[in-house]
Amino acid sequence: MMSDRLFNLTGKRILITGSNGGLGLAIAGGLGRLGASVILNGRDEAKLNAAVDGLRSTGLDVAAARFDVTSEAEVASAIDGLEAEAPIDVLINNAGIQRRVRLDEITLEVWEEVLRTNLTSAMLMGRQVARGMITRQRGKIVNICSVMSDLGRTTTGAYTAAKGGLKMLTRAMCADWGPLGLQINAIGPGYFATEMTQPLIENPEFNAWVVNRTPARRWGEPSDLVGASAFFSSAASDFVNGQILYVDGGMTTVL
Ligand code: GCO
Repeated sequence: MMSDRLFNLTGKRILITGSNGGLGLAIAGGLGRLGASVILNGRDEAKLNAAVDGLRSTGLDVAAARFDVTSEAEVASAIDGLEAEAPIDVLINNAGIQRRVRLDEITLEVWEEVLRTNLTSAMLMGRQVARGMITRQRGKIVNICSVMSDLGRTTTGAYTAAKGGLKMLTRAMCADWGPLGLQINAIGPGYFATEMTQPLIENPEFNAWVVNRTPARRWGEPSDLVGASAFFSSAASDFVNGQILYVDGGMTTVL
């Protein structure tokens, strides 16, 4: 069947950064169930091993790669080590943090921490992994953006700037690496129930605002991201490049 080949992830080796919990772990589990070999990443060894054990106990092919995506040296040695074992077919840049503070009160330290984790890490990871993909003239990179790649919200200035930058980094990567056989695309999640948004969910006013602001009238479930991740990781997206797909229940399309 045509669809079998298009969306087939069997044997694909997919590295997902920041995947020892939240959206990253859900994406990894979903792609693993579609046949991929997934590599989880995080900085916290115990949390990472627990995430790997959890997915392995369901029969998935999972490996762990403990390293800091904001460290140029750690990224270089981790990717060299992984590539020495076997090629990485897909990189999903999912690692990200949120710090909620108004821009007139933000410290340079907090600003740089958010930009480094949410944007610079994608450049460091993309640059390192792309080198192998360029040699093989094939490979896919998926950057996890946000509705804040296009929309602002008070107290999230650093995050918004980083996610806006990540959307355009996706296009810059497409310009440089598209002609070399790579596809680089992005996903823009809306409001999802995760550790990062827990304080917002627990705020009844904010919770109601999200539900009423979203045409789907609900928060996203992490599993809602598996479809888009599978599309951008598979042959189905071989002629799609530099695009961002909002998985937001319609939030970015209506007033
Ligand atoms: C916030 C949230 C958002 C979400 C997500 C929306 O403070 O408004 O943390 O940033 O996490 O990015 O797409």
